[in-house]
Amino acid sequence: MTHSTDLELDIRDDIAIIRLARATKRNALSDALILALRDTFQNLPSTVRAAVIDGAGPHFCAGLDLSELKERDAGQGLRHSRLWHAALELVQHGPVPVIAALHGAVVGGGLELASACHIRVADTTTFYALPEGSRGIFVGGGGSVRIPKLIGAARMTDMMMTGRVYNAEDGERAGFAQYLVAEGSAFEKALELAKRVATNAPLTNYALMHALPRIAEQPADHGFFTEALISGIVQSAPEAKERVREFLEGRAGKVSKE
Ligand code: 1HE
Repeated sequence: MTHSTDLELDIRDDIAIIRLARATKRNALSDALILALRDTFQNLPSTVRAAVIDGAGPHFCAGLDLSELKERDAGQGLRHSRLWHAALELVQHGPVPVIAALHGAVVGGGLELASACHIRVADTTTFYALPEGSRGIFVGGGGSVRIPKLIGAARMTDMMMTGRVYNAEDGERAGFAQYLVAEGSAFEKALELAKRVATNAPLTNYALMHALPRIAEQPADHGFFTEALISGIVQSAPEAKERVREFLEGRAGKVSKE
């Protein structure tokens, strides 16, 4: 079921391309759009191995649709935030790795959405901000959990307290994006990466999405043990054995600098 025509899903072979398609409102995330994101990730066909998210028009996403904020009371605000958490949880811990193609504004809830993705590719027009600070509100889409993991709590505090905006170059250095590319080429690069990610053994991608972030949160002793468990599971798959055999028999690519 889809709740919004403002979200487009295009399946190309084993890649899902998910596009925020509300350019006239700078892809502001209405409740309908958040529900559509949740349902889209929940219902991706099992043939999909990786996804790309991008935004139509000059900006990736202007964040929460402020026209819907209106007169929510505390209980409605709580439930609204939990709805975002449920949707973005499905982006982060859903069926497949997700690569965000960023350009223009990546602000407020748009940055929260980007931070739930596994890889971020930004073009040189990208800028990052958390205008919640100056709008008298707070992040509610998981930003206070995920954004400090990318850039640290001190930078996030500064952004929200002072309204600081990071441009694409400073944003990459700070840790928002793993790739910085020429204007207009973020989608192309994200698609190229998604195709590469889709060739990994599914269990390796599963471990990267589900085990790595949890291990990183565990005390070292627990982390080492969880790592041993997941490592044993991943390497026991027939596909892992086949891939190692291919290398040993000279049939697989070497690691190279290019
Ligand atoms: C919107 C929104 C929106 C644009 N909700 N309608 N986010 C913000 O505080 C960011 C607010 N937006 C902006 O600062 C700017 O719009 C942009 C920098 C993103 C883009 O600027 P620009 O000049 O390209 O576009 P614009 O003329 O400002 O906006 C075009 C239209 O989109 C205009 O509507 P129109 O009917 O006058 O054409 C804008 O009102 C509309 N629009 N952004 C609603 N966000 C889970 S909690 C998350 C909390 C948050 O995300 S708070 C941060 C919200």
